[in-house]
Amino acid sequence: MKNALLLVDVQNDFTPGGALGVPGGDEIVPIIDDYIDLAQAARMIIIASRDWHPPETKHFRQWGGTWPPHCVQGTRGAEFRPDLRLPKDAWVVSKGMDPNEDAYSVFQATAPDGAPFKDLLQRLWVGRLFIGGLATDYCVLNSVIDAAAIGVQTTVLADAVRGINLAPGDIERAIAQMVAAGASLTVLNRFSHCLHTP
Ligand code: VGL
Repeated sequence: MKNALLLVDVQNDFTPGGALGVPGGDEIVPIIDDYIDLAQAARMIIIASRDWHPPETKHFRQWGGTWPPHCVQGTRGAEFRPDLRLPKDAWVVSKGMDPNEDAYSVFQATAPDGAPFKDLLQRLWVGRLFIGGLATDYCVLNSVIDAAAIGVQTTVLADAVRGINLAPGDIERAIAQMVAAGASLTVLNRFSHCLHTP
């Protein structure tokens, strides 16, 4: 089974100045770029998810949801951060297109050919995900929980995630929940070593 680097929602709207700017979300982009370099050197599969909403969805406050409008399909806010050095052969998966679901997990995302994320992982023989991006307490958390449920191992890139903390303590609780679900944690200077250990 193969290792994959999963970069969650590193989009303009989720970084400061964006419609739903996650505090410190911009700081992780250069760190993620360093992970990308190491992942490419290790010939890992690289997958980037994006939140990709229609203009009207129950995910947004105006239609009964929690959030201000963000990552609307085709807008600048929905684009990946310009400083994210995503390789040309990275897989891009999209989520949040259904106006009736929040889609906090990448397991609700689909590949460009419409294949569910889980099928993409199976097709690419991915058995372990190294996950960084935004936001710790939503998409990262729910993705790790869903991965654990189907036996995909997860390692959270602790220096390359940031959270929203809508309620104080959300980020800490999210980390604790992910660890309880079986996730391990790593940081950049231990990443290469970590690729070869369970
Ligand atoms: C997310 C908040 C609102 C996420 C999406 O992908 O983490 N968080 N919408």
